[in-house]
Amino acid sequence: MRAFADITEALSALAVEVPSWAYGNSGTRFKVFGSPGTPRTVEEKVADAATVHRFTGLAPSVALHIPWDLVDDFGALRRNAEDLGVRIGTINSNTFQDDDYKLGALTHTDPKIRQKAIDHHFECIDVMHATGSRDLKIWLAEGTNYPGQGDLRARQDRLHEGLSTIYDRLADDQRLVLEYKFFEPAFYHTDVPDWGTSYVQVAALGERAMVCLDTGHHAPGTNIEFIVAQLLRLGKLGSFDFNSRFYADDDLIVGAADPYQLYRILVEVVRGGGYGPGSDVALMLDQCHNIEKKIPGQIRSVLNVQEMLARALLLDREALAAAQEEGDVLLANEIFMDAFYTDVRADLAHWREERGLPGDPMRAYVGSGHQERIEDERVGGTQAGWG
Ligand code: LRH
Ligand code: MN
Ligand code: MN
Repeated sequence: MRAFADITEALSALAVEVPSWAYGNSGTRFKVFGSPGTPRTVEEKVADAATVHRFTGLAPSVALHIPWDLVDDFGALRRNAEDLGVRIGTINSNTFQDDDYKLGALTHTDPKIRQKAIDHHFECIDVMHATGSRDLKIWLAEGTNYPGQGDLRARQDRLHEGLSTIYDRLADDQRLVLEYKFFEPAFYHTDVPDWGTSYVQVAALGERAMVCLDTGHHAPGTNIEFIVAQLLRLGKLGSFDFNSRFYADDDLIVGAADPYQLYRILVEVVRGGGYGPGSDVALMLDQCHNIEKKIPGQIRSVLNVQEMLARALLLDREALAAAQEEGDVLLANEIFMDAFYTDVRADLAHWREERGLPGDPMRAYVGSGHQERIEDERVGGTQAGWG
């Protein structure tokens, strides 16, 4: 195994983008629990993201969701974020909460509805210009509930047409990332259900169109690290939405349900050049904190990514390659597991302290009184949008 001293440099490249909606109240379709201290404005969500960055040094940007995060002056929001030490990151479109989109948005049979969905994406691109964002992330809730309800193939054609129109509107330094999900809210078929469909659609657009992999969007048992390897090999992995799940799209804290899976994914990210200088894979979180406090929930999340990344970087790749070449199955597996079983927490605490950060960001946050302060100050926080 490599020594921790060998990876300290590489660790510095970690930047995890946090989602604005993680700071809002959220829940299931059964109940949304309100929690004290929840942001009342977009500015307060950005401030919470900046707090996570201040305590961890790991979260320099925050993703917005439109229209959840609509403000009058995005230039001012950008300046406000920068004053707090963070950037506005990915802009997420939303075509899943409007009655007009009940039977589809970009895939709808009615050209007027399709145009409305395209116009929404144009509005998101305007936001990107004002905020300096690079990525437009598109997740579509489109699909059908009953066999025969829609023409599966014609819907793909309409999807291509809509995505092309949106893609053509982007500036040369902007990207489109298309997120897939195997089911929900549609239950019979989904128009972008898997990485293959997302790949086919973005490959038809051009170089700046990429796939977004949300770790909660696969059938149970799917080998996600294989998808990571394949997309990196094809040069089409644009971004991650990290979270963890036990059952469906649970949006729990990344690394909470299955830290070993997160390790395996990050091993492939590092292996495939998806991490560090020269890589433009965006590592985002897409999570909700339904019952736990939100800022510490996000702090825990970015720390989990850092811990598993450290273990992935510790993997002795040369020794592993040699064992693989030799066909030594058990040795190869042992080398792979050795790095996973390494407890890096004390080394990481030291690493943080050397960089002027709290060694234990969770305890530092709890001890800072910040949570009590925002709970006193903020009354009547907003819902994350799912409501
Ligand atoms: C859909 C999704 C997508 C949305 C977000 C709120 O399940 O993962 O990324 O934008 O949740
Ligand atoms: Mn997602
Ligand atoms: Mn999701």
